Amino acid sequence: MSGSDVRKREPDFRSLISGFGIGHVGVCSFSALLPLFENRSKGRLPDNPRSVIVCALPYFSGEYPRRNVARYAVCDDYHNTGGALLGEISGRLAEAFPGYVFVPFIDVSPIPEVKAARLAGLGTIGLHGQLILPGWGAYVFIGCIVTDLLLEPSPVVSGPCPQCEACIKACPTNALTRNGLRRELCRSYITQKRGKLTPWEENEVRAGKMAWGCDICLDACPRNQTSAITDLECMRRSPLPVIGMDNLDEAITRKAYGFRGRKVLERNLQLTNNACHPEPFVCHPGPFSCHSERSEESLRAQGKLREGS
Ligand code: B12
Ligand code: SF4
Ligand code: SF4
Repeated sequence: MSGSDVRKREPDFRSLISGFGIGHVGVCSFSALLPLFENRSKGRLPDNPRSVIVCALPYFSGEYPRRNVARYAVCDDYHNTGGALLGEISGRLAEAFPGYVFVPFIDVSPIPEVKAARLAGLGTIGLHGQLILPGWGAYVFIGCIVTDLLLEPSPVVSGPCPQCEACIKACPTNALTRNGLRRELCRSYITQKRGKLTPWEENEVRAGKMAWGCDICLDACPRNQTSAITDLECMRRSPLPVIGMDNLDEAITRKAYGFRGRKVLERNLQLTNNACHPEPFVCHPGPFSCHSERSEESLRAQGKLREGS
């Protein structure tokens, strides 16, 4: 099939993917993503990769009265749910475009996914380092399908990040700077670390009151105040906003932090003494603090307040 044939058939692949409930899809060229991340998943790439189909999967499932895991970890493990969805789509694409190879990746990937989403026209990159998908904010996962089929790259969109720096100001550890993330200072990174933490790191976990991850820079972002609840059923199913020693076994088998193992989660729970983020309706310092859209009243009116836990 020639390049122009593929361009003519482009609507086919978009409608095939939207048939799986994924409405946010773009394409970028594989070569624009070099250099890749060096990890074992690189071995799964097709022999002659030419295009990358990038999908954004919204995960915001609502506000909870209490929560001690990051928003992205409330739903079932996206490596499994998102991975299964992308796997099915890849299978259907292979049937629709015989002779071509389609390989899905999500997170555990040689692809710098935020950059891929930006280059595939899905949105822009905020100063918090995350993709901002217009209308959905940054509470979206990114998954990619790498193919040897030549597809037309999507036009790049200009950005909804006004560089207000609310994310940088809200970051409690100064991990976030205008020049990027200093990951060793990031609470999200610290809660993932194995083994004994330094006294400073232990204090950060205690202060964050999160057994896993951190959302503070994302929650401070004005682009996330009006995020819609995910349209993907697999991201709304079986939410678990609070974990503790009593439900840890179940949580580890189903949730994204399971790969880190029980010891890391137990350590974090001990440090936080089973506390939860004290304020369910997050208010952070900065120019956009106390967003009215996140007040209890407003969340109820929008149907975004979830019961339970
Ligand atoms: C390692 C990792 C982490 C590490 C380190 C992150 C880091 N930035 O260094 C830690 C554990 C800290 C982390 C935390 C989080 N992560 Co993370 N993480 C990853 C992972 C596996 C690799 C990222 C990486 O190593 N980047 C390397 C650094 C150098 O890249 P960078 O700083 O982002 O800069 C790149 C781009 O921004 C780009 N870029 C910057 N500006 C511009 C401008 C233009 C025009 C272009 C073209 C490109 C460009 O160029 C840089 C080089 O590629 C990716 C999955 C993947 N395969 O990409 C997920 C991923 C980035 N993480 C994700 C998430 C959800 C999170 C958290 C929100 C989770 C949480 N709530 O705790 C936090 C957010 C913290 C933060 N503010 O960044 C999502 C982001 C989704 C989104 N909307 O963008 C990803 C894509 C996973 C996924 N599949 O959905 N993460
Ligand atoms: S995730 Fe938390 S610690 Fe990390 S950069 Fe954002 S606000 Fe700072
Ligand atoms: S808080 Fe402001 S600067 Fe940071 S990503 Fe959001 S819009 Fe951009």
